[in-house]
Amino acid sequence: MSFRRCTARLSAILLTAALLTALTAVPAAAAAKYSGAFQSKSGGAKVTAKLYRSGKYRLTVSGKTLTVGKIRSGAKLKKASWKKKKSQLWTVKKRSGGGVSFISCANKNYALSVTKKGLFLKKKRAEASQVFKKVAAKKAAAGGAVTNAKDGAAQHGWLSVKGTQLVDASGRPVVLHGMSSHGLQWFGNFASSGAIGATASYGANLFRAAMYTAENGYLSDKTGMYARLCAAVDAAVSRNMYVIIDWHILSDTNPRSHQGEAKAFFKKVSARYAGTPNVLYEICNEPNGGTSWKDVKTYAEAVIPVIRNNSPRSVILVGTPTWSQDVDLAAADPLSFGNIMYVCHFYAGTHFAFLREKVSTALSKGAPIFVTEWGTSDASGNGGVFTKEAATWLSFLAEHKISWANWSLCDKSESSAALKPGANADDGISSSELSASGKFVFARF
Ligand code: IDC
Repeated sequence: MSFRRCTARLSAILLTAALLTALTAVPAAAAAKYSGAFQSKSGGAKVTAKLYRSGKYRLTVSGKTLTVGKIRSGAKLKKASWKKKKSQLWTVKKRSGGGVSFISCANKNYALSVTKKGLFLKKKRAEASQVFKKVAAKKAAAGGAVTNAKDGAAQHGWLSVKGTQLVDASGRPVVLHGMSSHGLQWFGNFASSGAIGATASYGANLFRAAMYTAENGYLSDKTGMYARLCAAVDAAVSRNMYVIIDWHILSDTNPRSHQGEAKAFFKKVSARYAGTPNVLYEICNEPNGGTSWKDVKTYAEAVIPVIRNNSPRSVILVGTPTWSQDVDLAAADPLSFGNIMYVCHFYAGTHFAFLREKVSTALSKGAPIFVTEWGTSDASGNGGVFTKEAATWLSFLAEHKISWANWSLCDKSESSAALKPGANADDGISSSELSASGKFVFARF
């Protein structure tokens, strides 16, 4: 065959292939209608489709992206983080008998197959496990859908502290309620705009982005964790929520041990969010071990001016010794800055009246308090849930108009987690996906 005929034949083949793809794949303009939750006719996990670009979809299960590994019929699909790879993209093929199939962009002869046994890649065929039907979006009325907060930053604007009370831009008392993330290094997928908007539909107007410093957090991956943190903050802002940027000191006990890193981090992040009234800064989650209030004070006096230099109006939350319980020590020797609140944390199965007394003492001395983290469990994050004790705490907080965030918005198998294992919060949170703790907390936003 001559070179010219060969090229002509080749372009004919390519043209036919292109036509075939055009026939099977859904045209780009109509493609967005395939975004949403799908289930195969063989049952199994729900798969959420999101348009990536021009007819190509990303599929997720529980917030993780379905990824093709080996191209072999029956190969198990991996659930990975989203990297915009071909192996993570799918086109949609309409089935003549109704429903659709998802065809892999890694190889168009293979389709997604979901049964009760799992998620697989299979040779393309019209079998029930490869035919998907759209499932109804999660119920809107009683909460569960994805919405913006109705009582958030657009309504209240810049916050400040008047006496011991958090107030809004008009000087009216404001109380923020919402969820804290779990560690963003582990459960960053529950800090998406969908997941945060799902808490808003139950009435939350606050989200706390917990960025661990240790335990494979920020100090091990500054670029990656900064990106995750900003994604979470942006998501909360897009949902009209207030959002706490939490420098999550924990196993690393004394915030002074990373004071330089903290200053650099807060300098960068407060420059980014300088004009954003939604953001509050929590400069040290839980000082513990031998950390004294004097240590925390020294640290706060170094870090607060860095934030104030970029964002003079932002409210700053300061953790207290003994895992943020010694608010009485802070009240006895307060910081001299304005718009500061001291942090108290409690776990309903561990901390009782003695800690409420510390809060009362602090308030009586004029120290403003913010509960940036509490759990229905015991202090390990597990055990319980202790709903009776938690209810006593929440009445106390309501009486004093104290704002709070609950630990934690994730599906980890521990009692403090608000979601049942395997829940996918991206497209809303139905009441059947809430754990015992989640049911208790979401009813009280
Ligand atoms: C817990 C998590 C748990 C994790 C552990 C260590 O629930 O899954 O293994 O941290 O990283 C805190 C901390 C908070 C803890 C929580 C429960 O701020 O990070 O989360 N807790 O132990 N203070 C008191 C309790």
